[in-house]
Amino acid sequence: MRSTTTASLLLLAAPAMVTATSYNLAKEYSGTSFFDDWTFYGNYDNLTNGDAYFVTAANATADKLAYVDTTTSHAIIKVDNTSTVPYNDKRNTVRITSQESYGVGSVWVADMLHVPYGCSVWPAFWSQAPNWPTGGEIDTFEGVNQLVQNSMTLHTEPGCTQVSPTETSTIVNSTDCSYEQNGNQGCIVTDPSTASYGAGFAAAGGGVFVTEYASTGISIWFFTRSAVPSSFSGNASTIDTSTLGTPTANWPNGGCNIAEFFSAQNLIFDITLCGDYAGSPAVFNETCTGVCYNDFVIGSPTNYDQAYFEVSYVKVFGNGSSTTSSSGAAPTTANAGFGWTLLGALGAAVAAMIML
Ligand SMILES: *[C@@H]1O[C@H](CO)[C@@H](O)[C@H](O)[C@H]1NC(C)=O
Ligand SMILES: *[C@@H]1O[C@H](CO)[C@@H](O)[C@H](O)[C@H]1NC(C)=O
Ligand SMILES: *[C@@H]1O[C@H](CO)[C@@H](O)[C@H](O)[C@H]1NC(C)=O
Ligand SMILES: *[C@@H]1O[C@H](CO)[C@@H](O)[C@H](O)[C@H]1NC(C)=O
Ligand SMILES: *[C@@H]1O[C@H](CO)[C@@H](O)[C@H](O)[C@H]1NC(C)=O
Ligand SMILES: CC(=O)N[C@H]1CO[C@H](CO)[C@@H](O)[C@@H]1O
Ligand SMILES: CC(=O)N[C@H]1CO[C@H](CO)[C@@H](O)[C@@H]1O
Repeated sequence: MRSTTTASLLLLAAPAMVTATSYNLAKEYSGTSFFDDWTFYGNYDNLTNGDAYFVTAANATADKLAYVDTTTSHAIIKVDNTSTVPYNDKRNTVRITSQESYGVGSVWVADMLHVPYGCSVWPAFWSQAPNWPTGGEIDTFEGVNQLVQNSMTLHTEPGCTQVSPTETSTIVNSTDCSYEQNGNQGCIVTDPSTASYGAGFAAAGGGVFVTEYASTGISIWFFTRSAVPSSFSGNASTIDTSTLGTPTANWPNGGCNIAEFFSAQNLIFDITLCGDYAGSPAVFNETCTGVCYNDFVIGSPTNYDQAYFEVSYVKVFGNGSSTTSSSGAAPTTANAGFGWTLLGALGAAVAAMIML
């Protein structure tokens, strides 16, 4: 009898976990506290061979490479555009990683007014699990040089592919997400809109990126400013992804076992210069002329006046939010609450094991 009760409660809870499209606000990065819970890399770019030095938090603050604009309350993350860099040196810029990681059943929403662009510039807003490629990588926003469209990409261990997506984008560059294929370009979907990157993004007033990391699949929506759903204004404490329409990019569970290839993700903003992607001769010469390092990184800083993120907020929504009541509520709510509490406890147990 007891086990039957437990089983029926689990059955009630299970569909909510698998099919939930409504998520509660769990974390907000905005305003004067925007930079509180991130780690600054504090080392040269030894990850993608960029000609960039990712400064420490102290230097980022001192040199105003990461700060909150007092007029707009927006966070600015930028490349040094005041220093003349001598030959053989790297240029200062920023890479920050969220201290919290977010597991399956999370949605992150980033509202941005401006993203970095220009020859040699390679910015991204993305996420990864700590032991890459184990646990996967989700690139919500990425561009290089003078491209005019955002590319959205997953990188995983071998075995994850994009199959039968439901997405608005008509530009699929590659469908194998394995880091071992195609020089680790991942499974790329390009946003057809020229308001999704570069000067076009800024001219349109930026927009909002929504990334859903669900057991049913991974989806990314991009809404240019004029198309941002009204439900996003007014600081809503929930988000329902079933109201957002067809995503711009989608990788369903069918071609990629989300539970197998993805684990809790840390969010990252970074801007590097040249390096493996922006500086690769074929890519660089698509939209720029000259030599990436010699003609842009060193010398005059004016090339980097557009090399900044302006972020209104990043909000993370999730199932594990403490806003769900688990006692004293109506029966249906109590059942749902039990499910969330159970999942939260499991998450805590897993986290505890990892810490040991
Ligand atoms: C990059 O440098 C940091 C700091 O020295 C070090 O901890 C890390 O292991 C290096 N990573 C790689 C891939 O070399
Ligand atoms: C940080 O600033 C100090 C003082 O100006 C300087 O000596 C140091 O080289 C800087 N480090 C980085 C990583 O930029
Ligand atoms: C994706 O394909 C489009 C259309 O062919 C192309 O313009 C773009 O450069 C490609 N992007 C990447 C990252 O390969
Ligand atoms: C939005 O609401 C949260 C609490 O739900 C609060 O912490 C945050 O400061 C609010 N943000 C704005 C921009 O009002
Ligand atoms: C550097 O870039 C900022 C935008 O981030 C801009 O306001 C400023 O005028 C640029 N130039 C200098 C010399 O700071
Ligand atoms: C990355 C880079 O700078 N690639 C090449 C682009 O083309 C010029 C010649 O026009 C080469 O010198 C660069 O090496
Ligand atoms: C944002 C958030 O708290 N999401 C959580 C949903 O539940 C799973 C499982 O407990 C967590 O891993 C997520 O972090």
